[in-house]
Amino acid sequence: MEPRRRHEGADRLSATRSETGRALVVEPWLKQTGARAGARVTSQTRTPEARLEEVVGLARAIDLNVVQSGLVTLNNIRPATYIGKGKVDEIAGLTKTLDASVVVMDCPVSPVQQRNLEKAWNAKVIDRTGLILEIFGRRARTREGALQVEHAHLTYQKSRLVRSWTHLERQRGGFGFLGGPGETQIEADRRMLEERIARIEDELDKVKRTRKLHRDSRKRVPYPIVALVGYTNAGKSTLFNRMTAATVLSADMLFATLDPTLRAVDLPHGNRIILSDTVGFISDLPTMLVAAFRATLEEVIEADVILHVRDMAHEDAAAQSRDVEKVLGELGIEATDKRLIEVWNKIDRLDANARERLANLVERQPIERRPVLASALTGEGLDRLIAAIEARLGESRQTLQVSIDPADGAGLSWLYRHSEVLSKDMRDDGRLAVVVRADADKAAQVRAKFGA
Ligand SMILES: Nc1nc2c(ncn2[C@@H]2O[C@H](COP(=O)(O)OP(=O)(O)O)[C@@H](O)[C@H]2O)c(=O)[nH]1
Ligand SMILES: [Mg+2]
Repeated sequence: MEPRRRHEGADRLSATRSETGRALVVEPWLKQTGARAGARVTSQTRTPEARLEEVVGLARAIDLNVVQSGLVTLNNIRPATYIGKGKVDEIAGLTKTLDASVVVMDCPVSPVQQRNLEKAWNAKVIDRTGLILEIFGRRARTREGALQVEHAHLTYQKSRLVRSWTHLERQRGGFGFLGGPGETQIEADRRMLEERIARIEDELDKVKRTRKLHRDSRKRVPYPIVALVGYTNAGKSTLFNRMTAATVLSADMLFATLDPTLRAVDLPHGNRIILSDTVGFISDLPTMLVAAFRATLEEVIEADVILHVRDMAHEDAAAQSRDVEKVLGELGIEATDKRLIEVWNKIDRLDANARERLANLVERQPIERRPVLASALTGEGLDRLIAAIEARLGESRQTLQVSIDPADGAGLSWLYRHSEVLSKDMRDDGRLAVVVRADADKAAQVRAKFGA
């Protein structure tokens, strides 16, 4: 395996995380077809280097400490070990000297191959689907999201049981990295998986029926939500960290502690927002995982502003953007949606010509749809981005003043729950003047209730 240079900036990020293990990442590449084995052929046949970079990013997303990554070219797939014996031995040496406990294989690994490789390397082996499932599982924030991920996980396990219907397989259920049912017989495993899948499907039906109710209750957060979407490695988390560092972290501990991907911050002109880092898009997402991915992204529907973060230095930037727009469209968010702001990220990696070309493109867009050129790494363009967010919020949020009876505790608490309370003053006439801010819907409710 040829060692690769470390990814820029990644160490700084990973140093602050709790890491679960030292890992090697292997990108197998079939020479004959020039495509990753098992991958469906896409319009944009991506280079092995781009694929490797993506999968390293995915491994980091579950806090693996990637100590080495590299391409392994092969002429054909070996049924027993996927890659050839020479490579298996070479990687065995690496896991030992680098003290790696996990090897990520960016390909579909059968249960037989997995067991053989784990034995040869004395390390856990996780394949592409397993890795993605782990990421989704960690990031599912809604009940539906969690159920969809579990459904995909069980379906994946079941497909592996059926495909490898051999006596050898009796020893192994589930897949190593994530744990599984253990040493049960395949028949029993399969029945159990089927039962669990059926139960989850029932529950999913129920959750979908009550989805509307859930949405309404989540909408109770009185602050606008700014969601970051985009491809994996586009720079969402880097931007998330930059923005929370560049603004005042709100004292609202609820969001500081509950979930590391949600944070409340105060923007320079007084808007308190909740920044939400979402799970990233992944190229060639296994079909089995599509529903789970959508469900983890559902929260974006609720967002007041959606930042579509794009890696403008990426060779597939245009195709990636089309993928993102397609899925957002399926969630009911059209490309012309007023809440969308495109962040053209990583401009520090572009030469002067490429930058100028982008700057010209940006200039030609109408203000309300103008992308923001930025670098989450250097911080360039962050001020423009924050201004753009504030402008969008200014359009959708209204400030109103209401006057209520100071004894009306229920009324006041309603205001706190449904709007952002900016100030409260006792007036000379003994009534309480409350200034609140809310989106158009809530503002209308405030007016109807309190006659602002
Ligand atoms: N050069 C450069 N690298 C960046 C920039 N933003 C992010 N990165 C790097 O791109 C990689 C992926 O970033 P990350 O924020 O984890 O992407 P995410 O998957 O979208 O959350 C990391 O190595 C970052 O350091 C940028 O503006 N410029
Ligand atoms: Mg991220």
